[in-house]
Amino acid sequence: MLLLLALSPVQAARAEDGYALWLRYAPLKGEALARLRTFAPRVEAAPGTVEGPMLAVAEAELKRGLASLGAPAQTKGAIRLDCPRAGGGGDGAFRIHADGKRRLVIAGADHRACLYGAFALLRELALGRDPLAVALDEHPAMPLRMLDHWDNADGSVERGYAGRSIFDWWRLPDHLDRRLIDYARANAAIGIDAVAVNNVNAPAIFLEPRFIARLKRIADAWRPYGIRVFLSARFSAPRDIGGLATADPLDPGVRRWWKAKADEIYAAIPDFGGFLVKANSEGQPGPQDYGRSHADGANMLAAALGPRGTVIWRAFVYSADDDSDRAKQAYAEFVPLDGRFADTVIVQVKNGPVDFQPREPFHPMFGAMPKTRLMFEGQITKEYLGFSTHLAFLAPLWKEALDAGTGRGGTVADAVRGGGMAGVANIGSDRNWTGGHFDQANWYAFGRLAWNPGLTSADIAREWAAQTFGRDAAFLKAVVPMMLGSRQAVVDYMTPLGLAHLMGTNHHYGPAPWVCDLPRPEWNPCYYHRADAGGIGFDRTASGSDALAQYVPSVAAKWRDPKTMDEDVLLWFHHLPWDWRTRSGRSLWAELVHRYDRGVAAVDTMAATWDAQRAHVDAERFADVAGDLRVQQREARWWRDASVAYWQSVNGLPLPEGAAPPA
Ligand code: GCW
Repeated sequence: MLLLLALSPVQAARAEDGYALWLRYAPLKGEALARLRTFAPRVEAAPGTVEGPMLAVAEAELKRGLASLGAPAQTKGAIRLDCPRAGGGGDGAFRIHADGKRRLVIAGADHRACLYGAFALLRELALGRDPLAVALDEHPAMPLRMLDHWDNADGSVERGYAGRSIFDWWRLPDHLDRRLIDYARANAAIGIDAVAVNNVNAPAIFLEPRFIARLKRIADAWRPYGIRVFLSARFSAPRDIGGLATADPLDPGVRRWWKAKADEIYAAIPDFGGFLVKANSEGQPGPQDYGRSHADGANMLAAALGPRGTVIWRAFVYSADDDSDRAKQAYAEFVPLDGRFADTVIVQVKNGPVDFQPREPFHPMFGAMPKTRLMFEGQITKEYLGFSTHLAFLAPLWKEALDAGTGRGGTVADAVRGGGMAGVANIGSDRNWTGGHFDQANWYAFGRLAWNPGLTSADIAREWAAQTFGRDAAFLKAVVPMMLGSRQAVVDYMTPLGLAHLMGTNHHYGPAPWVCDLPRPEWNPCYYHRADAGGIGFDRTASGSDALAQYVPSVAAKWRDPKTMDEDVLLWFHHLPWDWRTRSGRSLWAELVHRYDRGVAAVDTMAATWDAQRAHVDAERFADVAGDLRVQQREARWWRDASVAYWQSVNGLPLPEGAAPPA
């Protein structure tokens, strides 16, 4: 008896451990339930429909979701799937409309359309919408909506904060974990259609036959969910595992090796997506090792894949022998190559010019390579934003970049419409997939934005919170604004006013602005803040590194004058004296401290907001989030107090009047 009592809390935790993600389909109540009961649909294929595994998934998901939402067993109405062509070769555009009083139709060119339409309809229903009033006409904004896993062969995950990798390479291909199916379901529900399964810091082992067999098992399992697999490929593989003396991309033997490797992969996986490559960055091999360009390297791989697949070539080049401003490297290396990449090459550009900081201006490469397909790379895993412990909803971060006008006739989102968006996954084998429950929202938001970058952060937060936690209006009214302000809170207590990269070197968790003695200049936080007795900030104007000149004049003009510019990126572009007058009327020093305090206060408010939601959330997830928020409250103070104390040691200034005393 005692033993049973002791076990029961653990068992209870299983019910609400967050495993179901946004596919909970919690039973509807009240009017929404009554409407679903009146509609009482069965799921049917339009007459003459060709069967296929993807359509079967659409049907099964609809049935499962409807039952879970509370649809009755006896049927009066119908949801008709009208997607004539089998397979998922189309882009997945779908329409949903009522056809008469009792029938709802999901229509599109092929089974992929019905797959996405089914999940879209379930989302609408889960939000409590009247089924017969659902009218959608959607198509994806870009072809590749991708997750990049930085998962290693040994099961560890680079920058992963949610447990071990979900890929169990030891048991594959014989055993396929059920989790990989739920993963595919969750992705299909938000339109993700491509996954790179291994870290961009890639060993060549993933290209060996034994790994290709394992990858095939995964590809077969994910195909009905519309997901194509990609591999991160090590550029030196012909030498590492091919027995060749060189990996020079212009060497005929090397080219033959890659072609044969591609053929071998396609024989196993006919719809293999292609290669993702990190070359000549942070010590990874690449074409420059042989005096060749990024275009030479990428085009060689593109020739090996042919029209069957895509080469995604990363622009994150961080070289050990370039001592200019690190923010300038990618643009400097890639923009001169515009027009030299093959059509099946996509260059993948991080949202900002340095490295996934809590805030950066958008990357100047967006819009600057009109003859090259570009992809947007965001980091879903929160390497620089408090790992999976601090709550930070990242849709506003990505939207800031996506919505930015490049000054070259469109936004950043427009610049990647021919390529896509890739998010560095935050997924691991934790019961709730992502470590923090609210980190699920970042996975969700990334997929939704890749499908439609025009969605607002507020819409995405509302959808996610309603599906994941509950539809109660009072809950959403409190939690959605909490999510929307959370990333700015992190910016404020970590890197206010455009500061960046002040985290501890290597691990990137916690403050270390004082570190200045590491051998490479840009390994040191002091390289980024440049604080001294006279002032603080990185001069990227013409008097400094002139990184500003990588933006078109109309954009650069917005950031040139520290008096009129958006102060959120002030110290990214300017080095200013501590007594500089900011727009608030406060001195730069007082404004900086004000923002640290504001960040700490915002986290306190978040914790109080969450505390008031006890009645709306299951006890387990409520307690998990509350616990993480306590950590965040403590660590926001750590960030503020350590940073302010360090700045004081440099500028000798007292705490501004009204500043909160250290915790
Ligand atoms: O953000 C940095 C990370 C590295 C990562 C690199 C990259 C995969 O600190 O861990 O390596 O970026 O994007 O290649």
